[in-house]
Amino acid sequence: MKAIRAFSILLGILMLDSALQTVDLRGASQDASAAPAKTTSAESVSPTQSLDPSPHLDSPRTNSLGVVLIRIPGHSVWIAAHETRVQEFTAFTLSTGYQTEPVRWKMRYGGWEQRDWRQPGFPQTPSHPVIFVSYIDAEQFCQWLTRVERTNGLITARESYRLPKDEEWSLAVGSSRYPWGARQSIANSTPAMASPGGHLASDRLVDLKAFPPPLNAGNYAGSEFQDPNSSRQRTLRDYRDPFPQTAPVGSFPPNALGIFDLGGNVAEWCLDWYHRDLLSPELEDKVPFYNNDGGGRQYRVVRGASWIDSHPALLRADCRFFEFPEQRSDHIGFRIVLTGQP
Ligand SMILES: [Ca+2]
Repeated sequence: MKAIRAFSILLGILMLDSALQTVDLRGASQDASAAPAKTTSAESVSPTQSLDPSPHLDSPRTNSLGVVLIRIPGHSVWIAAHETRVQEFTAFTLSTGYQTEPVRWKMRYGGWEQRDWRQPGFPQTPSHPVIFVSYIDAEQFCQWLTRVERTNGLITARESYRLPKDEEWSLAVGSSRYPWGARQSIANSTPAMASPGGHLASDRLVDLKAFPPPLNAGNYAGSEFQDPNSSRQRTLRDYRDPFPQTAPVGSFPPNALGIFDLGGNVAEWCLDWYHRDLLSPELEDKVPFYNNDGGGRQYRVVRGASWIDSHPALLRADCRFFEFPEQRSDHIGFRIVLTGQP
């Protein structure tokens, strides 16, 4: 299956840690059969952080869906301060009747169940990031929002919404090796060491001084991690956050630009086809599986580790994931950008 193939590539990336080679971290597959829509129950956890961006930057703008947009310095690109929420995707589907295809999802204790963005297998509130959305679903969302806001005179005909380019995502996350922002100190961090159930941080692709991540670094697979669907069990040693699955957007401190959850929570679709030229020479040399780009027109770029990720190398800010554009998964969502001249 396509998904299994793509995830096999990801597992190849994890050859940094030989123990990981036997672990199916992201086993999932799709089929095209229909599944009934169902609203999920609400989770009791509330966001702990305001979505207000840093006050010292350019004034943000807020769009018709209440999405705060932050200007990327030096560019006419405004990037969403947070990942697209269930509530925004709900507005899209109610307005258009758009339906995503359900996913046939492998269960932890055997068997398969249907999953989709409204029935992801764990609680999601309207403030959680939408998941089980493909690149194509995200693209459709952007096109709809562009049409609606142009019709209502909220943006000009020269402005449009789309997914962020890989380069734009890089500018948003900044130049540090890991995405946890400038508001966190890593002075007291200690090196991660090998331990049962914990990831090794033994490769020089990993900055040992940065692990474990500081408190509130983001929604990663810490000791709280619970995977109700699959068999992913690896956790990040000496790290714990309040969220065993996805978190409401903005639950962790923003980075220096005022952008939330670039690292952790959900991984995010980007506009670009994945090709090997996106790699830093360091990663290209050390992780040969990154070179398998399917000819450069097979996979779309996915940036940012997610709630299921714990390997330190995957938490790097410059790590690119890649997926088939039709893939839907429990750890991939998206954020939007607004581009063009007013
Ligand atoms: Ca977590």
